[in-house]
Amino acid sequence: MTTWLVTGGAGFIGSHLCEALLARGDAVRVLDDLSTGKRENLPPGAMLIEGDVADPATVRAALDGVAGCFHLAAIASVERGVTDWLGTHRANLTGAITVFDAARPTRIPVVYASSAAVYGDAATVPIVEAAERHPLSAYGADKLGCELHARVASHVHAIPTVGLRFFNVYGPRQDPRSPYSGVISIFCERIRRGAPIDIFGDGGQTRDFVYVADVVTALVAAMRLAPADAPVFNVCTGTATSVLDLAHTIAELTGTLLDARHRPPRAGEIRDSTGAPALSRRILGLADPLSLRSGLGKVLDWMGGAV
Ligand code: NAD
Ligand code: UD2
Repeated sequence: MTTWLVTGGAGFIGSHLCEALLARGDAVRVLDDLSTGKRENLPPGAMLIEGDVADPATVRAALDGVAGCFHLAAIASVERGVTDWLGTHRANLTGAITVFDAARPTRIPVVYASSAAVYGDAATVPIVEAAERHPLSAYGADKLGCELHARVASHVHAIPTVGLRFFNVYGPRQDPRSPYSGVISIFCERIRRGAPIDIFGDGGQTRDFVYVADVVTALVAAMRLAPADAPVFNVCTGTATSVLDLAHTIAELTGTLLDARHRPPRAGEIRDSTGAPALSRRILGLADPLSLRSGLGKVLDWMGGAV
């Protein structure tokens, strides 16, 4: 039986990936420190090693006998990188280097989560993979660092790596109660019960919201590549949605009146972030992504519908 290591497997995206791997009959080992992840996110059959992805001995033991590693463990928040620069750096970049280093003896493939945050404020949208990378946040800088070290892993140590630059991922199990959670989970949870939402800045900033199942499909497809040249791909839809439009769509879907308060823009906020999906669709063989309205419906269903 093929066994995979999923770091961050008790988190939002990781738990959906574990489910998909187990559903096709593979075995799954998870390395997670449960800092934002939850034991109850893990599907039955996933084996949890509770530990730190930046600890070399823990990671070496976790990698023993696996066919490949999906490296998703990170402090997945631009905001947290502002308040805890060094702490997020340790999880987000040292963690990735620890995984690459531990993969050296066996040269198992590593598919890892990068982010649209590596681009910073891109001059042209939709953003192609070859665009300049000028991250505006510690989070984005560390994700770019992951990509650079993945090149070292591939070119110097012959470890196959694929980086996936996720844009704004959403779906069931994204925790709406965390202040660091994605905007869709926060807005859905509040708007459905008529609570006010905060809009940072004028709400005209745009994002490319990609449904979690489409991200899982991309992760699994990337593991099949086993390339030698450390490629990176956008994982996105190509559709821009403003934060204000998002809020109105959720209000419409839930039949509630929108109560929005404007707040000052966030530090390091990117104005427009929409990815060009052509390369990943071609190389990873991805189908059309789920529409935002359908995905929002699934999130609202998971939350229990409008109240
Ligand atoms: P998440 O917080 O739900 O999952 C991250 C997991 O990593 C959690 O289970 C957490 O407990 C674990 N973790 C954190 N630090 C750790 C450490 N030091 N050792 C071991 N485990 C640790 O977030 P997510 O949204 O599922 O993100 C998964 C990955 O995708 C992250 O690398 C994130 O940066 C990346 N990403 C997410 C998005 C998004 O929109 N959600 C977009 C771009 C990239
Ligand atoms: C960044 C990355 C994304 C991912 C994520 C991890 C970019 C473009 N995207 O997402 O790829 O790595 O970090 O966390 O770098 N907002 C509000 N009100 C709220 C919450 C959010 O207005 O209550 C706005 C926020 O200011 C931003 C948008 O909604 O403009 C999306 O915010 P987010 O925190 O969901 O994600 P973002 O874009 O920082």
